[in-house]
Amino acid sequence: MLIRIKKASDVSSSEITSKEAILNRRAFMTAAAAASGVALLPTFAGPAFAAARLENVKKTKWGEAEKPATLEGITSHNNFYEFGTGKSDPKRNAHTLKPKPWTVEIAGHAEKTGTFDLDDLIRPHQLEERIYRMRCVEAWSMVIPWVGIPLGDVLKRLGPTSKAKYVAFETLVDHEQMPAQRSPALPWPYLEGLRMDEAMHPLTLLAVGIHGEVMPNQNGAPIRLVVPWKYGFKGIKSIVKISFVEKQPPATWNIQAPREYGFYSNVNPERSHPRWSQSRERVITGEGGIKALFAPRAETKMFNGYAEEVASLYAGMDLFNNF
Ligand SMILES: Nc1nc2c(c(=O)[nH]1)N[C@H]1C(S)=C(S)[C@@H](COP(=O)(O)O)O[C@H]1N2
Ligand SMILES: [Mo]
Repeated sequence: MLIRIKKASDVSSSEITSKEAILNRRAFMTAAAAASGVALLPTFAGPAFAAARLENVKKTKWGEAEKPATLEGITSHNNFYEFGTGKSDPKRNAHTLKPKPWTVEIAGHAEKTGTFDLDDLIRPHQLEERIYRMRCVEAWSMVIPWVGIPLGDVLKRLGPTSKAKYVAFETLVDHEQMPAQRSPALPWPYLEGLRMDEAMHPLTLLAVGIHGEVMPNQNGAPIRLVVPWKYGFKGIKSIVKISFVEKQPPATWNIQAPREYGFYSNVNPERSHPRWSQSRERVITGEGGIKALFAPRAETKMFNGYAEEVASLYAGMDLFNNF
C-alpha cells in the first residue's frame, strides 16, 4: 500500500497503544501459524499476519471522551461471512486474505474511472483517528478507534457527475483468499450502497486501520467502509469496487431479508427487528475476555448517538418505513 508503515518491531514501547495490543498480536500470530500448520519462528512475518503501525495519523475530537474496546476485543468478535458465519471464525480464518497489493475499481458516473492502486487513492489524504461507537444490528456495540479518511474527500477527487445519486460498494470474490465463499451462506460479492449525501457526509470513513495498526484482516483489510450512525452491516469490508450510480444499488442483507434489513439501516431504537428489540445493546469492551453475552447493556440512541450530525439528512423522511 502507499500508506507509510513501520514494522511493529520499530515502534518504541511508549508508542504502543496497550498491553492487549501486544498480547493480541502474539496470540493472533500463534493462531495464524497453528491454522496454517507452520511453526512460529521468531522471524515469522507473513504479509497477512504482520501487525504494523500506521504513521502520520492525525488525532481528532471524535470520541475523545470514549474508552475504546481493546484490540483483542475488536479483532475477536466479528461478522465477516467470507470467512465463516461464527463470531470467532474471521479471527481464525482471515489469514488467507492478501491485502497487499490491492486495487480498487472506480466505475460509473465520474470523471475519473478505472482501476487504481489503493495507495494512489489514499496517498493525497491525511489519515485521521476517529473513535466511533459502532452498533451491530444484532444488538451489540463496540467503541472502535478507526484510522481512515473521509470517504467524501476521496469521492470528490474522482469527480462525480450530476447523474451520480448513489454510491455502490463491492467486496472481493476469491475462493482462495476467502474460502467460506465456497458456501452459499450469502450471495457473493457482498454488496452495499449509500445515498450520495450519506457518502459525502464528513462522518463517513474509508478505514485502513484500528488502534493505530494497519487494518486486521478480520476487520476488512485493507479498506472498509465505516458509517457510524448505521447498523454495522453497512460497513462493507475488503472493498474492490466503488461505483457512482443513478439508482439505489442492491445491498446484501436487504436482498437476503428485506423485511428484516432495510436499505437505510439507520440505527433506530423504535423500529424493532422482527425477531428482537433494538432498544438496548450489549457493550463489548474486550476486557476480561470477550463474554459478549454477559456484557453490560446500554440504551440504544437514535442514529446511534450521532443525531446532531446526521438527522438533517433525513428531514421529512419516514424513518420507520424507510428503515
Ligand atoms: N464483506 C463483508 N462485509 C461486512 C460483513 C460481511 O459479512 N462481509 N459483515 C458486516 C456486519 S454485520 C458487521 S456488524 C460489521 C462488523 O465489522 P467488525 O468485524 O470490524 O466489527 O462488518 C460488516 N461488513
Ligand atoms: Mo452486524
